Amino acid sequence: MTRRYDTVVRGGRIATAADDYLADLGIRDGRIVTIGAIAASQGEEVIDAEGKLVIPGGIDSHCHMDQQPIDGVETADDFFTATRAAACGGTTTVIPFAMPLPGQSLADVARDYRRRGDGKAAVDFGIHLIVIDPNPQFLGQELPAFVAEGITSLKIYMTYEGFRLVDRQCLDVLKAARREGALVMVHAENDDMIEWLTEELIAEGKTALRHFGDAHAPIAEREAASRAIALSELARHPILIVHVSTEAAVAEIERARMRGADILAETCPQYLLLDEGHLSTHGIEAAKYICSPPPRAKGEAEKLWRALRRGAFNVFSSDHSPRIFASARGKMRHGGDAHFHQVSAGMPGIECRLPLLFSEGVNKGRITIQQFVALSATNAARIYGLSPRKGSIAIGADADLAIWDPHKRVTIRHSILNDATDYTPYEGMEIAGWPVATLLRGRIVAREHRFLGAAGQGRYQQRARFTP
Ligand code: DUC
Ligand code: ZN
Ligand code: ZN
Repeated sequence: MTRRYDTVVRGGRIATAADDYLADLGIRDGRIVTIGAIAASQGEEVIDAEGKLVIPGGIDSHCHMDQQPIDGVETADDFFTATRAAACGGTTTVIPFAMPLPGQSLADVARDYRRRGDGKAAVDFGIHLIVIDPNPQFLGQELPAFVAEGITSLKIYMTYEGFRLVDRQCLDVLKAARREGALVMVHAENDDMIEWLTEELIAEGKTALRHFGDAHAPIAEREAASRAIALSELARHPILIVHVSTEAAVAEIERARMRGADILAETCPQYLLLDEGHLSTHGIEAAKYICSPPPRAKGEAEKLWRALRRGAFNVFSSDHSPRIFASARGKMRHGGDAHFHQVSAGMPGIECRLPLLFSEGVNKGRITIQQFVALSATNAARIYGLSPRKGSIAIGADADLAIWDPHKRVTIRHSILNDATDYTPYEGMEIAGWPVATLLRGRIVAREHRFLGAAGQGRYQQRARFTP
């Protein structure tokens, strides 16, 4: 007997950014072709989703993997290990960054980066470009070629010597991005403020790791966010402010929206679940929690949860920046007595991103399941040019699905995770809800923390131009 579907997902509760209903899904050639009541006999394979939630596979639109070492510190994950972990956490598409070092050609780096993904990615992937040298050749000739290849987003830094752009350069990037249809993502922290504070702290002998948070003061984020918004308004092109960590920056964003500016915003698990107390952890252990911007004062996270609930954020990404803790090529680059400004900033989070948001957001009643889906997949698909193929459960869409047991209790341990680092900032945390199966274009690629797919099965995604 010929069966109508390669796979049928039966009995699940389907949740999208708009809906929540009971239905079966029929999948053929990697796509969803039927949503309704489907007999089990119609599927070559039948997945029982009774009592489970069936939601779009997550899109992690801000994560780092296989970047070049900076000052001897490596990105612990390559495309394979990062995307294996992503799949086990319910994510089916990632958009990491091609990043040149000062003096390198971004065009060369980006071509090489795409080849690496083609060989190793275990989920589908796109690429962002990090622009550190917006010269006329790049903005005039190379950027249009990249946009034509489906690389339709750029990240710029307002901090970090060698990487940061001055305001005039930001404007040049915004103008070119507007012309070509690319989205500009902004790391908004005021570099001079951070440098000045760092020097002050060192002069006072305040070099312990907890002072990282003092150097990266909230006002440095607020000022840079406000300036980035002004530059965006002047250039008449939207920006997306990444890893927003403070209510003060949210207020700048919301004020700008009130006057009609098109400003998009992202936050990440570390700003909702960690705080400055983690940076005061005993000794070098605190290095695990150093990221930029840093976890903030106690109480700030609850304000960000409220902002998330009222719609202040468009996307929720991991900012997975994996460094090995116990390695001279990772957090220990300058040894166990390193000062706060010597520890490489970044933490892993690609696998726990969605379980953390689900457990602490949906299960605790802070956000709805529709908001969860919007923040974890649907909005990123639209903003980054992946819809309608990705980010939703709809006829014709890729069958990228995460089947969740909304009550499954998990104690987070690094030993159950699949990345290539040696720690998780969420060690020991008890949460409820985890994806028990992840499907990439109709094929099961992960089950119960175990990766079942293969390196290289992820496909490069040609993304559409950004349309405000
Ligand atoms: N910014 C990021 O977006 N990720 C890692 C470190 C940083 O500064
Ligand atoms: Zn950043
Ligand atoms: Zn990042």
